[in-house]
Amino acid sequence: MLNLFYASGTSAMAPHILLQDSGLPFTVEKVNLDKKTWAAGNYNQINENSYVPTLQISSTTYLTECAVILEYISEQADQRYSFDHHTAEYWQLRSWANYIATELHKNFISPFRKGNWLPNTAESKQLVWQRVRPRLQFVETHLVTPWLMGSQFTFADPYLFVMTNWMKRLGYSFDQLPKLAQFDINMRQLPSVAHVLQIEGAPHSLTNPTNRKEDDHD
Ligand SMILES: N[C@@H](CCC(=O)N[C@@H](CS)C(=O)NCC(=O)O)C(=O)O
Repeated sequence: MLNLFYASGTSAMAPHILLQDSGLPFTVEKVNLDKKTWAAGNYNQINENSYVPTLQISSTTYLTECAVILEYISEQADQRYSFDHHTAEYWQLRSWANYIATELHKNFISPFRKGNWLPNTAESKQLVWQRVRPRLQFVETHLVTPWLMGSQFTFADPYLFVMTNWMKRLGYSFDQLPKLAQFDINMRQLPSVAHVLQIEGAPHSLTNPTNRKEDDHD
């Protein structure tokens, strides 16, 4: 049984959506990223980098790195969210997953905070926007609706949705990004996405505002 360690509203939402969509049997464990704990204790013993997502795939094996976890889930679902590995589309999909991980996801992270946290001040939000805006433009140029790669819903789509969800959360504008705006709407109409948004609820940093240092707030 696959077991996903997640925190609400984070990149872990991408594998959460894919697991939900796939119909594969899975369980979830909620992580407190502020305290680095989960139901059974110290989360650093699960992932020594103390970030989410982590996917437990056996009693002793824990996968990290969102893009890899997403492809692993797709493989478990008979490559339903991918292409034949001998096709150009497959390598294009791998490029997109890597692009989202390295050019978007990492650039959404505030350079002023310890760990991988979203910006939480006007200044850092502006700095992050300067970095991600041209990279989002690249996606806008190449996105083929309804999904990133056209009619095939792939494992990169829920990852891209995390980015558009963060755009909304951080108050970034979709002006001049109409295809990304439509993509975000399309994603929210999927039953799996609606379900996961409801299950996860408010983003982790907004759920428990007491007992934390100022820097911990998003
Ligand atoms: N390299 C990791 C980064 C994951 C990551 O940035 N996770 C964030 C949430 S989106 C996190 O857990 N941040 C808390 C921390 O670093 O303390 C991946 O690609 O999965």
